[in-house]
Amino acid sequence: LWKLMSAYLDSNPTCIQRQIVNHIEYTIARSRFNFDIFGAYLATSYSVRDRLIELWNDTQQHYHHVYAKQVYYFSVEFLLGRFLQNAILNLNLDSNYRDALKGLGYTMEEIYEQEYDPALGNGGLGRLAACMLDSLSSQNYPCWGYGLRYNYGMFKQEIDDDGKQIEKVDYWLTHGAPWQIENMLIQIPVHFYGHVISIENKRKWVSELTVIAQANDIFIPGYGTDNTNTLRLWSSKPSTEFDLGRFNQGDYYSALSQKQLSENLTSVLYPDDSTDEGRKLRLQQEYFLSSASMKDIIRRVTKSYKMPITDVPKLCAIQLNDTHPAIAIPELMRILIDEYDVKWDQAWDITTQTFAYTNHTILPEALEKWDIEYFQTLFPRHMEIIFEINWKFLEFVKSKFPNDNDRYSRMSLIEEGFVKRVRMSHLAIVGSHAVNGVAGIHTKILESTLFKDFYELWPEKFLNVTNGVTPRRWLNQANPLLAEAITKRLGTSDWITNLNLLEKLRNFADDQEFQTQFAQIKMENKKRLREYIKKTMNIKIPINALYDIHIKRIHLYKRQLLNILSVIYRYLTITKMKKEDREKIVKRVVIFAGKSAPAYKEAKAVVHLINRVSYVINNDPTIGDALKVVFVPNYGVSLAELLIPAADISQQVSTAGTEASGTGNMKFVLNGAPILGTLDGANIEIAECVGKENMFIFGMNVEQVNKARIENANKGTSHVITRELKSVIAAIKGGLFGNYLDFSIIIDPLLSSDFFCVSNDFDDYLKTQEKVDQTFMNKKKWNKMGIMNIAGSGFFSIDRTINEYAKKIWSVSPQPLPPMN
Ligand code: 26R
Repeated sequence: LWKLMSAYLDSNPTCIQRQIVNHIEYTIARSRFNFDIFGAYLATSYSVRDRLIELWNDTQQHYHHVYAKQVYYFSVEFLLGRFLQNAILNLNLDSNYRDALKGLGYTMEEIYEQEYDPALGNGGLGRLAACMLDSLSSQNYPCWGYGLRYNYGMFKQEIDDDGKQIEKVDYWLTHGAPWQIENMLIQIPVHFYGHVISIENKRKWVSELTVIAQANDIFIPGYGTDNTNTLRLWSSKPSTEFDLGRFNQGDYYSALSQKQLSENLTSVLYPDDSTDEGRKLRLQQEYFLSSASMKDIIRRVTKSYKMPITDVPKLCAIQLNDTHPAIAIPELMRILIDEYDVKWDQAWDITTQTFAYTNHTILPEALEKWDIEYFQTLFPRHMEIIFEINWKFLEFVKSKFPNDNDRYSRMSLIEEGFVKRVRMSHLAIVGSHAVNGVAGIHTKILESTLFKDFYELWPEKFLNVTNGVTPRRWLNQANPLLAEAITKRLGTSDWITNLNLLEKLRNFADDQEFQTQFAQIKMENKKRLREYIKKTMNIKIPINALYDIHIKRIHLYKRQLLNILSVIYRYLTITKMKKEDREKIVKRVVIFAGKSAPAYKEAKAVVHLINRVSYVINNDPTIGDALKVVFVPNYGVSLAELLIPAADISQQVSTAGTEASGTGNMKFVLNGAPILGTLDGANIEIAECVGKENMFIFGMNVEQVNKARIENANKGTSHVITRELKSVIAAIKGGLFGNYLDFSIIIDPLLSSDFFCVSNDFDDYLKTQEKVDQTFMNKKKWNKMGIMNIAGSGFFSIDRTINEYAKKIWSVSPQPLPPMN
């Protein structure tokens, strides 16, 4: 009856209005006769949240009732993007809310625009976590996301007058956070420092600092289902008890300042760079997340489900999103052994059956290693447990590979050397029953190089699960015109939850009418983007140009440098052309967006160079509309939703063997923008699905890169630089874009070791760019390519990804709420 009643309320615009107005008055305490648009947005959000709370309660009760095995996704980043539109679309409330808000004098779009996009992640890894939650809910899998509720998200990026990146703090909570519910019943103590004592043959950790983990819950709706799961984000609070030992009795102020430190624990998200600054706090954050989540899970198993702790692997599958939460492994061991008296061997079985680990990068600077001394100080008992794990593990390796000392030191959880360090990836592999890479080529590289020794020991532990993206946000929400056109062509909107249905679009790839429609939609999306660029940056870009988009974190391996160097080459070529020839070429708008880590000098120089090139080209009257370069500041999820549907081409040009998978590449394909890219990461699988003829592939493959790197290093300054690249470097050196010293840090290496092989791939890149222009002139061919991209994108649905994890790693099945009776 209750459900029938809420269904009635949902479908009635005056009821929705009433709920909104009630929230205006009783939740945000404004007058119902006098509220602004931000108030309307907040109240709308609260009214949607009310529905989520109902669904969430039903869902949790159901899971409990059937003793469902649950997935626990541990991640230091969840890059959710804006929430309201996604919730309304998932709950199928769009038209009702549209009507209700219209009655109050607002459009849906302007309400959506009010929401601040929280940036609680760096990039790919964080956004993948968010796509996974959407899929887990949409497919009715019982799950929890566990993460951290940072006060400061990723910095806000501004570009100064000189073209350099400036970082501004992002105190996102001041913009209101209607989606989080601070659950005061869930406060979990997490301990730090101290020492270990022995009592009655048992080890016991006596800690010196306790910090409270406060649960902040966000309810994750699924598309077209009532199942609603939880993302639980921990924030730190000082505990009210004064810890013994660390402070002199009566030393009130020093004790207080220690308390204040604990409040800062979840203050800030760390950028993905390798600088040491502030990294110590990061290890504390990682433990804070791992320990609080582990204790919360054990409470659920033993207190809520009332099951023995030995049932943890039957009821829980914990996925580690990279090694960041890998300290959860010794934490579970500690709880089992020290607090529940489980024997080592059984505790180890429970632990390894519970955990699985996903690797997301092979870049050596991103592999976590922690100094033993620091580790020991913070977590003395965990250090003991890690030594014990390591000792037993190495004994096992010795039995399998006798007399192989090199192997033992390569595989040890402890890196020997001047400072000894804990290798978090080794801990994660040894403590898990499954280890996966995120694209075919990436997993192969893990097996054949980075984790070769482990693969030889346990080949059955390794598997590939290629990433995916959610079609809900990345097509249905971001590109409503295209979504509608697809639904019309297929005669169903089922593709939203069954993306393989897009295959049928192949039948319409040559259809004149569908091609025209596809082109028109692209045009509309380009207009939307053009307006944004005009409004926010005051740059005028032509509409009848090829929109070439390169958006992702700025990193040397992602080679935004290769792109901007080719833009300079294009510019130099155009300036040399006769006026009448200039008018014949394909107009290009080259768009970049992305953040550089604050301390990553080379990446910052790349941002600087792009902006200087953009100033020079955009202000050169002889160029006119033939070429425009735009660096859109402050890239994030919301900007991606605007940019991706407007792309004619996407750039995925990392040096082969460096990009684990990429997920931006998939979003462009889904929106009908072919890839200009290398045979790297998931590009390779995309080529298999959409066909090489529907992409622009260039450059060396991994084997060639490996050879070229050695040659580059050996030849040093004498390795081959083409005439074209020489002319570009000469222009930069000549000061065309300002002081060369600003860019020498990224340009000089091109003439010596050139680790990312920009010089090696430059020639093929230029030729392929030429091919892009040629193809763009043939409208029929171009539109067909776009449609073939959409049609081939089904495999890259996150739903396929999740089903693979569920089957091959988690052994969980969907638990849909029973239909209403
Ligand atoms: C430890 C710290 C220095 C750190 C390094 C790197 C923290 C975070 C990162 C981010 C990495 C792990 C990341 O985002 N990797 C990306 O994961 C995506 C999802 O699997 C891939 O698509 C993408 O190729 C990969 O770079």
